[in-house]
Amino acid sequence: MNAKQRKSRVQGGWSVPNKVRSDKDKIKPPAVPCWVGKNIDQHKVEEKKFIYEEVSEGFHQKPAVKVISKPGVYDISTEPGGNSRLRLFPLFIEPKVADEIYETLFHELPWRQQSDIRRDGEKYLQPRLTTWYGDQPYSYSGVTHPARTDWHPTLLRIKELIADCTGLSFNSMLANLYRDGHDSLAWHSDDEKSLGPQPTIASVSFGDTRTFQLRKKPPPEKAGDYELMQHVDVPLTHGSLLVMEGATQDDWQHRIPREYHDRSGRINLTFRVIFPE
Ligand SMILES: O=C(O)CCC(=O)C(=O)O
Repeated sequence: MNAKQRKSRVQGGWSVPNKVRSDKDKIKPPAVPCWVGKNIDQHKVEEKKFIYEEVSEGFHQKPAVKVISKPGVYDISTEPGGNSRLRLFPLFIEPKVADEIYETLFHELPWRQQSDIRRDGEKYLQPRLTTWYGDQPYSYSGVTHPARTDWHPTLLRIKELIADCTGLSFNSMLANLYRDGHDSLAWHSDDEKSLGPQPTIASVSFGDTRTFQLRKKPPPEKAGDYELMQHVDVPLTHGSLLVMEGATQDDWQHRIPREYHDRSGRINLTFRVIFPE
């Protein structure tokens, strides 16, 4: 790795330059290694010194997680393929109306627990319930939701509210019901061919707050090492709207992680445009 690559890997997109540390903060190897004279010959001591330098050279810092919770437009990355943009409207639907919508959708949508196919080919029940509305069927991870055109009136109302607020119109929607904190959604991108290039997705949430996490996809030379890439957390609150645009699905993955403390139910609706395949 050359000096330039090392610098960009350590600094990441949002990191601030490290504080200049005083000499006493710098960790230095002891002038005389403590094992000298303890049955280890000088040749081995030289080897150890070399290893020490390699460790400090190869140390990489994980960038701090950026948290987005205020209303606004956020370009979370800029790449030759375009900007990855999030737009957050935390109070898109006022809490009292959002309460009613949660109850209606919880009781009246045709929720089902589907089976995903894992990479090893095994089938497992998704840790959440889902339902799909759209003129076309929608397939991902071995699951196919058949087309369903009998839109629930509450969904149509929300779709109109999104169009009024953002100017965006959609022809389909995938809904997720997280029954409690144990329900989750694994890392993925909404990049199926049927969604077209650089899809715009509008995500509306009701019920308990869950953290929507994003992580930047590593470039090929980083060989799938997500640990050192930028991470963004967006707490999605009752009645919030999050719009993902531009290169977000090309350059980032997202998930809803399992929680290790109590959470009550949450419904998430992701409005999309789907094209015939
Ligand atoms: O529940 C959420 O907020 C995320 C939903 C999602 O990522 C998806 O349906 O693809």
